[in-house]
Amino acid sequence: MSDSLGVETAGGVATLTLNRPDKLNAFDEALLGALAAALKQAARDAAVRCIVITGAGRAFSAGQDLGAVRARAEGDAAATGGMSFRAHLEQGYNPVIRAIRSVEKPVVAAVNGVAAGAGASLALACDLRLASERASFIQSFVNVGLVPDSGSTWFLPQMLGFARAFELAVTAERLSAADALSLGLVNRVYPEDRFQAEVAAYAADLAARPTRAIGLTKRAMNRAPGLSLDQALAYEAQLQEIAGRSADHGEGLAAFLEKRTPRFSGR
Ligand code: T3D
Repeated sequence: MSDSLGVETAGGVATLTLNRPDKLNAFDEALLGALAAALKQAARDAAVRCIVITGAGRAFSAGQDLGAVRARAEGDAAATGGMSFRAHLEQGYNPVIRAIRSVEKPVVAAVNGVAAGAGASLALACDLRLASERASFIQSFVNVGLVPDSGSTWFLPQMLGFARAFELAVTAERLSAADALSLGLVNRVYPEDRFQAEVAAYAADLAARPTRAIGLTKRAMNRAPGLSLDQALAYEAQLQEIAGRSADHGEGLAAFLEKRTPRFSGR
């Protein structure tokens, strides 16, 4: 793993901490590669039942490291692997976004501070967003003459509708945590002094739930926007067949009938 990404697994929760605080956790090659690898590892590890992505210091992430973009433009192949914008997105960012959407475990963005550019996209790609009161969200791509990427053109219109999403993308308006909450972009906002404890409690609660059913729910909701109601009903029935054979379904059923708290194993 890289110095620019902290990885800690405890109590079923893998916490991935973007760790370039002097650059507001902007992404360079090492951080992108480490994040993709850590997500893959967390997906494979049966002991991990919830993934949290957060940032070190005062930012969540300021998106692509613009120093590296300048270096690339000036021909420093080492800075971004000598790649085109397209290749850089395809090989660097897109695998991270795909990994978040495809891992069948809940992924929480713990947005501790500013999330800008691809940093905002990363937060939007997660299943849930918990924000500190000092968090903010900026579609800052337009400020540097770029197009929203890493999924923002897909996630934002779905969450907000075209007009609001387009406005944010073309104005780079900075949304406060309270704004984001009122728009439904974040699930919860916590005071700064309680943020870490609240995130830990929220993640621990998710990790103790029936992970298999949660993963299948994610699979169904990922697919639903492309389906008709008939297709969605059929897909739900197919996934329920799988969930219905899980150990956690048996445990949930037994616990209900025995009037006790279930102890889900994630299987
Ligand atoms: O091929 C490809 O990779 C294309 C992919 C593009 C994806 C993208 O993400 S494009 C968008 C890139 N991100 C941005 O445009 C955001 C740039 N940053 C900002 O607008 C501001 O820094 C913030 C609004 C995020 C925060 O503002 P503020 O006033 O709180 O902090 P600051 O003073 O601007 O920044 C603090 C330091 O972080 C500063 O360094 P210094 O002066 O203390 O040495 C600043 O240069 C550095 N920093 C902030 N963002 C980036 C960065 N360094 C490199 N890259 C950054 N993105």
